[in-house]
Amino acid sequence: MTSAPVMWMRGGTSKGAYFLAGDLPDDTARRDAFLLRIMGSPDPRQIDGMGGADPLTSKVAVVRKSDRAGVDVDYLFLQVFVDEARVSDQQNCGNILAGIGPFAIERGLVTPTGEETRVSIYMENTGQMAIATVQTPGGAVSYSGSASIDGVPGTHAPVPIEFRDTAGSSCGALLPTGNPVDVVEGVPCTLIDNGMPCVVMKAQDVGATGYESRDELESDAYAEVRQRIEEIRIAAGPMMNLGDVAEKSVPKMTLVAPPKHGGAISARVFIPHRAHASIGVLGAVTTATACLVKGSAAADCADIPAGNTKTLSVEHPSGETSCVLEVDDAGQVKSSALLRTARKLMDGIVYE
Ligand code: NQM
Repeated sequence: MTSAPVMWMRGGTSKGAYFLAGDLPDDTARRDAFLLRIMGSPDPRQIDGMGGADPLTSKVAVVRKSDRAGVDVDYLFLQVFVDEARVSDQQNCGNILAGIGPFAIERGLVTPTGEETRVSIYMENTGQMAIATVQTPGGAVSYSGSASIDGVPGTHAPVPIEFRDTAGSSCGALLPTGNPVDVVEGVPCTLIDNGMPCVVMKAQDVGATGYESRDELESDAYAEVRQRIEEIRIAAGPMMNLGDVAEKSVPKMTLVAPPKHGGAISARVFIPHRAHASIGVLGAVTTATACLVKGSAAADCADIPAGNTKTLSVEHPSGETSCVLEVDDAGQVKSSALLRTARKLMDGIVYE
């Protein structure tokens, strides 16, 4: 293969290549070699490819019509590493997910149903479902509108996304060790997975504040903090049923502190080595869920609203991400939802 049809899209606060599964090689090694070439990896600048020299802009979605009952499309997420020759299917991505509904309609996999079209999406990485609502006035996808999300300039058409049963997506259980807190490398951590495996710890316990900018977290002044966090990550991997995580992009390392801007919690996330410019979608859902776990590393610095439908605003370096969590009377999270936007950037052929 020397080329393939592709749509480049922004999904939420990420950006990447969207392919129909049939347009990529079936053989995984061949597929990954192609994806590395088109992104320009491995190279910290990705100068010989389309990637944006950032894990948040070096992402791929592979989409196919689903054979599953009641499901429109299957979505496989692939993280193309920037400075390593590696492609990983070991995590999901709720931001790239925001472009899946529009892409599926654009490519004719889903027929618009009116002003809005609900697209049911099976997330192959974790075997779970999401429902995205896409604006389709006049039978075509509309990307323009008045919705805004922090981390993306301007306003766009809203793409609300709902998740159900995301607990234990990759770790087998919401709390894979069964404990609200485990001491890992001397630091009290909540090992949790409500759609994204995360290690949640108090920022102050690893020498941070939880209010830093992305640049600060990536500066030389934070080299020791990053080293400490990586040691915790490597130790936490097997405890979370993730095995050896040395070469994986999970778990995400989440530093929390009390909210400063009226939200529920302040979070700074390493994904896992670069600091996130904002926060991942399922990372935010998992962090918000950690706030509701009694005795967790997040619970005593969180400000939790009352009621069974709780909107938890997770403050991050670019603003905030609001997660709407439905909890039952026992306080267990049953479903979550949040707002994203997406944008079609180009549709054409990409060459290896
Ligand atoms: O947590 C980045 C992103 C993500 C993942 C990452 C995401 C999610 O912002 O669902 O969206 O954590 O690697 O795209």
